[in-house]
Formats: sequence, C-alpha cells, structure tokens
Amino acid sequence: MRAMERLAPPPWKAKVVEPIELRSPRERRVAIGNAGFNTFLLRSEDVYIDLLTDSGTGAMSDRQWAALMCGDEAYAGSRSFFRLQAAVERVMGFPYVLPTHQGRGAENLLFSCLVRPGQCVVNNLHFDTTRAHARHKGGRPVDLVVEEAYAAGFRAPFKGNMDLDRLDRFLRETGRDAVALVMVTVTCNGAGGQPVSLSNLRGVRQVCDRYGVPLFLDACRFAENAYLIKQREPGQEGRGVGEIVRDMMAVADGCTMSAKKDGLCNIGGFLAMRDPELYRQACQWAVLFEGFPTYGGLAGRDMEAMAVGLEEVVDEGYLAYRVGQVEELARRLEGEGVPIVQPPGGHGVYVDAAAMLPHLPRHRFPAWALTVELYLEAGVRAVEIGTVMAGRDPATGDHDYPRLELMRLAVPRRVYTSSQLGLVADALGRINRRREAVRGLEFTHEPPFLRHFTARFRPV
Ligand code: PLI
Repeated sequence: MRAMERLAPPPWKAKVVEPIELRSPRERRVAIGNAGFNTFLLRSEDVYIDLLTDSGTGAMSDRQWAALMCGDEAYAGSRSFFRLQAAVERVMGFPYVLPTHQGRGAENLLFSCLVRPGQCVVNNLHFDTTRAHARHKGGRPVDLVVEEAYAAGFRAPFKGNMDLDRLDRFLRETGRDAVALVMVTVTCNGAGGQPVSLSNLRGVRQVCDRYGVPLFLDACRFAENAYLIKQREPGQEGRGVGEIVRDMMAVADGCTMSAKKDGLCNIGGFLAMRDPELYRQACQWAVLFEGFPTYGGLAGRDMEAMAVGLEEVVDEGYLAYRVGQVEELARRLEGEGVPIVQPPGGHGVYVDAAAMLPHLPRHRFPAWALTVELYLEAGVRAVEIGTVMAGRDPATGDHDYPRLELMRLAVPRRVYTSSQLGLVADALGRINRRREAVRGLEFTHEPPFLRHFTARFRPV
C-alpha cells in the first residue's frame, strides 16, 4: 500500500462558487436544539462544512453543465438516452441500460425481476436501501464481508472483500433455488468505503458459476474502487483505471448504479445488464416504477450530465486528487490522535466513536453524540453509522447493536478545499482532547423504522 505524502493539486479550478457561513456558537446551539439533536434535521444554511454524504452533493464540471443544455426531452427514444447508453457501454461494457431516478430505483427494478419471497440476497455488506429493497420483495439479505472489515483499526488493503469460503459454504448449504443473486458493493460503504480487489471479484464469479447464481455489482463508487485497486493490488499498479473498471465489470452480469456518487451528478442512476431477456422484464417494471425505458424517471438533461460524468470520473488526475484528499484528512485526524477506520477508503473517513468515547455506553449512542458535538464545535455536519441507524431487532425489541459504532465524514466530490477539511480535523482534535466531557443522548421521539432520519433526542 502506498500512502501519498503530499496531496497533488486538483486538476480543475473553480468557475462558480456558493457562499457558506459559519454560525456563531450560540446560533449553533439553537439550531441543533431546534433540530432535536439530529443532524438530518438541520437546515443546510446552518451548516458550515457539510460532510453528511457524498451522494448528489458533488460539483458538476463545465462540460456537464454544457451537456444539460443539449438534453433531448422526448418522452420516447430520447437522443440523450442513447448518449447515456453509449457511455455506459464504453466505460462499463454493459449493452442494456435502464435509467432510474437514483440508485434505489435500480435496486427496485432488479429485485422485482430476480427476488422471490423467502430467497436470500447475498452481499459483501448491504447498503440500507439495498437491504430494505431485498426485504420489500420478501427476500432475506445476508452479509458475507471478510472478518477484518469489522476491525476498525486493523490495516488491510481490501477490507471490502467478500469472504469466499463463507460464500461457497453458504451457497452449497442454502442451495441454488433459495438464493436470488449475489451482489458486491464497490466500494463497501458500510465498512468504511473499503475497496474490493479484482482477484476477490474474480473469486466471487467463480463461486457464483459453481452454483449458477447471477452476480451483480452495486457500482456506486466503481471508479474509486478501481483507483484503490491500482494503488493497492499487486500487479495492477501499471494499468489504466479505465482498463481496471472494465475488468471489474467483466465478472458481473450487470450492476445497479447511483450516479449521485461516481456518476458525478446531483441526481440519477441506472440498472445495466448483459441479458436481453432480463432487460425486457426489467423494462416492464421500469414503466410501472420509474418511467418509459428511455428516460426512467430522469429528464433528458440529467442523462446528458450522467453520460459526461461517467467519462470524467475515470480520469486519473481527478481520482488521484479525490482519493488523496480523503487520505490527507485521515492523516490529519491520525495526527490529532482521533481513532479512525484504517486504512481510509475512497469517499470519506470513518471515526471509530466507540474507541474515541469509551465512557459512553452504546445505548447512549456515542457516534451520534459525536455528530452533535462536531456540529457545536465547528458547524460541521457528519453522519452516524452506528446504533441509531441500525434500528431495533424485531425479535427482541432491543437496539440491534452493529459491530462498529462509526461517524462518517463523507467528502463531496470537487467541493471542499484542503483548508476546509483541515478545519474539520482541527475541530475533532479539540473534541478528542476533552472527550470525557462529551455527553450521550436519549430519544425524545423514536420513529418505528428508519428512525435516524427523523428521530429527536436530548443530552443526558
Ligand atoms: O441514494 P441512491 O438511491 O442514489 O443510492 C443508494 C445507494 C446504494 N448503494 C450504496 C453503496 C450507497 O451508498 C447508496 C447511497 N448512499 C448514500 C445516500 C450515502 O450517503 O452513502
């Protein structure tokens, strides 16, 4: 693994800017109180540096903005659809494409075709919407990521890998008919934006072939994954990212894609595949859930921006800066003694809140408490990936404690400068030095499901 010591400058300059403002400490106290101590309920104008998500929050290029003007808004047979289809085929190699309003729309179409009630959907680690869509079709989501994904401080190059032995055993014991499909999420968001190696993807394909199970990628962050393969996988360092992307996709029968991440767009997604029969079936569902198959819930202009974004995202200058910026944030946090998931992944840095705030029991939500503290300290918005987000175990009614209690600092694409991210590291450093003073929280309002979006709390 190669750690970059100095961040290369970005291969772009700013042409449009959006003013941001740091509220006073008193205003921040009022804002977070009004939001029920939930960063999802803050107004974005009360946020100084917004690291809630890297999804749909990136800056488009001048070429993407120019492409918007060329959108063909025809209901059927839009020229913009054919541009998108050609870009997907060129970059990823899949001939059949169905645009969707965003990534979860693609999950809905795919699972509507492939998942029957009672069947399992296997993933390295399901993202929430993927898990929810599998369940919505009566499926049973199963996570088979490698064990080291759960060891936050342990450094391994590919902590997003599927555990191939467990996958083989699971498919053998469960039987082909009880498994709808296998998915691999690249990069693995739930484990810290950790990449999946090319050799692991090829191994997953071999196991799937042994049992005749289809394999799809959740490709949201495919370019970041390819760049991390180039950096970390022996034998891949001399290759182009575009080539690595095509090798990653070559193992799969298709992919779901949220263009809000590595499509460099503010909205959009697609389902791509090789099988014409599956495509025909998915078109039927597309008409019902998304729109006619040549627009799928998007404007023609959105498809134009996506086509350009897919070509731009595999640019190695862009990726070196993108991944380098995340690495730099991680280095600065390490310098402050803040415990983080190691090594940093592609799209953000994940703070190990359980390790940072050991005085807080899990039922006082340490990672959530840290998001509140970080907002109060510096107007920075992060997101909890921990106990609150995990929800309750339906069988016992208790919190369904996840193995990791993390706070994610997701870095939007082409948005913030190094000095702005440095400010985030400084703020967490200050909190770390007085960490025993960070208070836990309890619910004042707890919604029955997807509770993190609208829950309200009070400090205890
Ligand atoms: O938000 P969507 O519907 O465009 O995409 C859903 C989705 C699917 N897979 C993965 C790995 C995701 O990370 C994902 C969305 N992620 C969000 C919103 C995030 O904040 O990470």
